[in-house]
Amino acid sequence: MFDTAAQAVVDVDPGERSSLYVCGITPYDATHLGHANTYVAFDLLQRLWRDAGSQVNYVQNVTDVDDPLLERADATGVDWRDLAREQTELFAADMQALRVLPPEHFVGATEAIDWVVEGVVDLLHRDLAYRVPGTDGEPDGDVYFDSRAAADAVWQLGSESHYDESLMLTLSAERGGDPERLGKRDALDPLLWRVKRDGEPFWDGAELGEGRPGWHIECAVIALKCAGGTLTVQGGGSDLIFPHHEFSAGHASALTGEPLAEHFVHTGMVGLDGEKMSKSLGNLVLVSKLRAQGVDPRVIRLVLLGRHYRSDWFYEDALLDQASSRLNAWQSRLATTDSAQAEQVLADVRAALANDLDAPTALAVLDAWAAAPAAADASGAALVRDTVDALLGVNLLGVNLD
Ligand code: 5CA
Ligand code: ZN
Repeated sequence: MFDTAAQAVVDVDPGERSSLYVCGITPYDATHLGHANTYVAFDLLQRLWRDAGSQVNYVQNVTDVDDPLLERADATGVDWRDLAREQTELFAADMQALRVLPPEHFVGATEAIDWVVEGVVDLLHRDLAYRVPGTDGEPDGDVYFDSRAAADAVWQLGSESHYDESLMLTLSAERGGDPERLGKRDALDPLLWRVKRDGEPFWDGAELGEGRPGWHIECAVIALKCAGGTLTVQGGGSDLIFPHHEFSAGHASALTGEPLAEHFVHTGMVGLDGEKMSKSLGNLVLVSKLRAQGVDPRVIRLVLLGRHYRSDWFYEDALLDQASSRLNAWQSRLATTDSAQAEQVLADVRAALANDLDAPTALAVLDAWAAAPAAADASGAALVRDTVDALLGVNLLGVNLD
């Protein structure tokens, strides 16, 4: 797979036991096709690892307290906890409909506060974090990560993203950082603990004082606690390369002396009408809306599998019709498939996925099989059905083969 930190396609060996951490949703709006694309991509990875006999420990967080969630709750007059709960439930239902295998550990930021506090206190005691005095009406005591002090052989600023400083500054400002905040040792240093403000939720932070966690430390501690060691893969969309994954990796290695992950894998961005699909822009195609319109979730999944996970692409409705024809062609071909054809399909689909999760090639293998001359018997039908089901997560219903 392409590893962002290595900047190359590298061998990823899951071994007998592997661990996968994929950054979860911030639950203030429903799952859109961009989210779904990211989770379906890592679902393929989990399926491939399982097929190879690896026991996969899949961990995912839910950022169930954060600025955008609190702002949306305020703007719509709902309790932020209710908003987070409703949207997390809808997300789980969407993922189930898309046949994304659920994580082993699915952990909310609000469930991980003790782990965050323990980690931030440790970093403070080792001078890898510092308190910022209040200025511009902000209270005293927000805790920041000292990126320079934490740099060592395992992690330095840029070792995951390889971005230059000016790009880092731009992205930090766009993606939840605060490079303009006065009193920081380095403009890029990220927040670890935000002390209590009026009207904001807060938790007991022991010696940190009451407050709430920063974003990157949340994923770092959930990954460390639930995986128990270096992850095989840390994943998410390419919008998380910097600052989120850079600093999650920095926090984790500062806490343990070990790398957060062996590999960092990022999915491309799905867009609509010329822009990245995002909750803040509002240009969304929601999985739940498509389902409510009667679109078969298998068709949605096939649309997503039709693009390589690393490419950026734009959604359009015509893709649904193409995926639907594909599904029909596969289904009607099952009954005239012999075992030699089926063995070949299995081998070719496995090979495509093993090559940097090349789902479009896997779909082309099946298209070619569906277009090939019919066999005299159906001895291979069950194997093709199981291949498509287990490796691609698409259940070719409607044909009883048992
Ligand atoms: N809660 C954080 C991660 S800790 C977060 O980024 N939440 S999110 O709801 O904004 O995104 C959830 C996942 O979907 C992330 O992995 C993100 O990278 C991915 N994602 C968001 N928008 C898109 C998009 N347009 N295309 C592809 N993936 C996307
Ligand atoms: Zn994350």
